Amino acid sequence: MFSLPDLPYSYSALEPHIDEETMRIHHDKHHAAYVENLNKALEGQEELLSMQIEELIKNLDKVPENVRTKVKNNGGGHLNHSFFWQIMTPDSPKEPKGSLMEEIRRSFGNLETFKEKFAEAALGRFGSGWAWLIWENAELKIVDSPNQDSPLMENKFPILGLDVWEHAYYLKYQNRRADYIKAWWNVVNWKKVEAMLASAKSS
Ligand code: MN3
Repeated sequence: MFSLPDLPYSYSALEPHIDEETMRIHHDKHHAAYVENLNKALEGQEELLSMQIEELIKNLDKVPENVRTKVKNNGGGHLNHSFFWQIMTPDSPKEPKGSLMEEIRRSFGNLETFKEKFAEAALGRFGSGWAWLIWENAELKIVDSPNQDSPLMENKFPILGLDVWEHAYYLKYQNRRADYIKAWWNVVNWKKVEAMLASAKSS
């Protein structure tokens, strides 16, 4: 069985950038529903239910075809949101350090250009989906995905991700996705992203 992880901070911790009510609904309703629907889709499949969510998502071909789409959508939702809560923090270090900053400079020139390109991908994602920073073939790349698709489904390693479904920002920002993206940089947990990069490099 998969279970809903607690937020690593309070619902109001990311205010004013991400508001308390959005966090409550996003975590307690949306993320909870992905977990519930994932467990329901895999009812009786003990082997699949005992996997780590990353492992399940990398092995969707082992999931029975009649529930594969449900598992992809809801398992992807569970994976992506569990990750999303981790890469945000009320104590954002403001900018990345060390190896992460070096790789950002190597791939994008500087931090500002990286942020612009990432925001372009997040704004350009039509409808619901995600923008990602991934580690692939020994370099950082920006990609985006529809629905709850994860780069892990293509064996690519996400180290940062931004939820651009309307449920992530509509209460506070309405249709202003660009304002949400701009505010979100204030809560990015760069230390966690640095740790993700280190683990991507050693995998
Ligand atoms: Mn979401």
